[in-house]
Formats: sequence, C-alpha cells, structure tokens
Amino acid sequence: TRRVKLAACQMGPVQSSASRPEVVGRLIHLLERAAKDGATLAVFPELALTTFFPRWEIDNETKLDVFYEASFPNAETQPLLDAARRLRIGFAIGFAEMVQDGAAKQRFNTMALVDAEGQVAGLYRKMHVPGSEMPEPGVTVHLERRYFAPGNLGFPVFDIDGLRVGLALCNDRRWPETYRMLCLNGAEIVLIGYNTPLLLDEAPQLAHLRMFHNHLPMQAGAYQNTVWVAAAAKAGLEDGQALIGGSCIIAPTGEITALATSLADEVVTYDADLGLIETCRRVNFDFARYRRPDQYRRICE
Ligand code: CDT
Repeated sequence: TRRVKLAACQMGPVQSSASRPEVVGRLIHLLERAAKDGATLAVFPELALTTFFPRWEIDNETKLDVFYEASFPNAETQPLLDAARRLRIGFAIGFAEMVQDGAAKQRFNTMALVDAEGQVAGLYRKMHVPGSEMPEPGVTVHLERRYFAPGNLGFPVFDIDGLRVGLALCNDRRWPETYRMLCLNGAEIVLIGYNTPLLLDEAPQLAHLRMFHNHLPMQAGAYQNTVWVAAAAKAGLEDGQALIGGSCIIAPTGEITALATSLADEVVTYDADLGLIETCRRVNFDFARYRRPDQYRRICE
C-alpha cells in the first residue's frame, strides 16, 4: 500500500517587527525538522510570511503593500524552495499575493504548493474570505474582505511527487463544500493553513469551543470525503492577539493521528497510509455508486 509521511509545521507568532529573511529562516528550520523525521510533504500556516495583518485597519497603501508578495518565489523566499529541493520535501505555504493588473492591484489570500524539486506546482486562492471591509461595532476587527478578493482559481488538485494534493485556507476548513469539491477533483490529501483568533468580541460564550470548532469540521471533512488532512496553525500571542494552535494530521477515518501540544514553532508528523482511503470508500463512501447529485441541486443555488 502507498504511504507518505506528512508534516504539519506549526508556527508561533510572527510579530510585525520580524523581517522576511528572519521568517524564512524559521520556515527552513521547520522544514529541516520535518525532513529529519522522514516527512516528504509539509504544510505551513496561512499568511506564514507575515503577521496576520487583517486584524488592523490600514489606510496607507504603501504600509499595506509590504505584507504582499508581488511574485512567488522571489529573492527573499527562494531559499525556502532551495531547502525543499535539498531536503527532498514538498510543502504548501500561505502568503498574501498581489497581482498587478494594469494600473490596478488584485490581492488574494493565497497558498502555493511546491514539489520536492523546489518547483511551484500551483496556487490556490482562498474561497471563503471571512470578516468585513470596515470595522463593525462590537465585532473583533477582521478585515480580510477589505484586503483580499475571493479566490478565482476553483478548488484545484495537483499531482505532485506521485500524490494528489488539494489546498485550503483557514475559514475554508469550516465549509463542507471545500472538502467535497477537492474530493470530487480527486484529492487524496488536503493541506490547510490557518490563523484563528482565540477570542471573538461578538461571541465570548464560544471561547471554550474554539479548538473543538477547529477540529470538528476538519475531522468530518476528512471522514466524509475519505481524504488525509494536514493542518498548520499560526499560534500564540501575535502582535497582542491570541491565536489558537492545535495543528494536526487527520486520517480518512476522522481520527486525529498527530497533534501539536504547544503554541510555538513545532513539527508533528505521521506516516499516512493512503490505502485507508480505499478502505473507507468501500465501507461507506463509494461516491459513484451512492451519491445523489440530482437531488442536491439546492446546494448549487
Ligand atoms: N483567517 C481566518 O480565516 N480566520 C477565521 C476567523 C474568522 S473570525 C471573523 C477562521 O475561520 O478561523
């Protein structure tokens, strides 16, 4: 049976004072730890290169632009891809992407997938962009909808290093459609990066459920779509805001097979048996045989 050793590379906070070379150095160190443990495919968090800047209202375009990558890789991020090639490990990483469209700038919350040759295999742009464009009274400031357009690349699945890999970013992981689209597109593994605030001003009564609501949809998504999931958090106290950890690897059975225990830079790995996908399909989820797409039309309206 086919196996792959997966790594979820959690990051502690990336303060706004951190330079790109400093962050890239941390990422390379995490990749080295993953490879040393025998992993050949790793996932880093959403917006891994910067602080989670949508927590701020930024009016100055020059100040905003420093958080975005105008190309990926570039001179500052290339050492990470060089490390992947040296270590023979693929990875996914989230970053803010800027696309110059004539005079206009298009901005996306993006994840790139890089293969074990250090080549970019493809991009995913976050579909479910949460928050608002303007701060709202009584609501934790979360301005992703001001800083990112909704993704326009669909739910692609990439063939890398003999694996079929789909990507998702943070809020995407809460939506069943994300996993079902990736499953239908042939994914065996879904790599997810996230930045999730621990406390929300609008719902203090949900504070104790933040980790449950992190794992619940990912475990259900893995089980109901017979995929392996590896998910990496940016965790800890970042520029004064607490972010949850809980990075993990989840089997197609819905079981968490590896779980981070800190709020710091930490690597968890698991030797994933891809044969479990077929087993779980045989038991319950023979999609071609049992699905009723003609009865699901409401979902697409
Ligand atoms: N980064 C991200 O998508 N975070 C969201 C928080 C949304 S609160 C408005 C999440 O789903 O974790």
